[in-house]
Amino acid sequence: MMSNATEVLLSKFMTKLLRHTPEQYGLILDPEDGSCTLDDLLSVLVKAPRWSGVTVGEIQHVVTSCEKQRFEIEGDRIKARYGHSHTKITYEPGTPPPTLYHGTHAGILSAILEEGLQSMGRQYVHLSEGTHFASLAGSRRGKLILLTVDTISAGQMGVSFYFAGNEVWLADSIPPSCLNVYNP
Ligand code: HQG
Repeated sequence: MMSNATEVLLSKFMTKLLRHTPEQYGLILDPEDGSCTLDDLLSVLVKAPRWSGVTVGEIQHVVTSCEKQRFEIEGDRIKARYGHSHTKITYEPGTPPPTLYHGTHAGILSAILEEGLQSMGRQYVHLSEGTHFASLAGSRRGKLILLTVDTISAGQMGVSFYFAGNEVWLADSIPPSCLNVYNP
């Protein structure tokens, strides 16, 4: 059984492989959904000295125990559900609830209210149906600010929304007029 700290380290490495720099490790992800087989992931992981003894069971445990449900296993394949910075993953457009949330921090609030939400270093802007996921995201870098996104206005302005599973929605960008600071 892995310790929590080891699990976090493995999760971080899996994030790197499945979201950011797979090619650096010789891992080939499906260009459509960003998935690979568990076997392929395992064979890349075990080449790193730190993870030479890792098992599929331990990978599965990282996937199921993650509060944010970062990864998804379907059959013999695994993928990161969101967060990618490498080649653009395709999602089906969908209709989100009228309000979604984005968590950010106080230092960049004025820039966001002026320019809207941009995807910055990732492929998409990350939004959520509830405040919990957004709060986890926004409290990573400073004083948490929660924004509401009016998805109906955004839709009327041509924004498409994509469901990434487990309450997470993605969009290319959100115009400033669709944003409000959330004060519960
Ligand atoms: C901000 C993590 C200036 C945006 C998290 C955010 C999430 C702007 C930062 C997931 C801006 C980008 C995604 C603008 C947006 N001017 N700053 N116009 N528009 N920003 O990490 O949403 O643990 O790429 O507010 O918890 O923070 O990795 O996006 O602060 O769930 O699974 O630019 O990744 O999940 O930062 O995080 P990020 P995010 P994991």
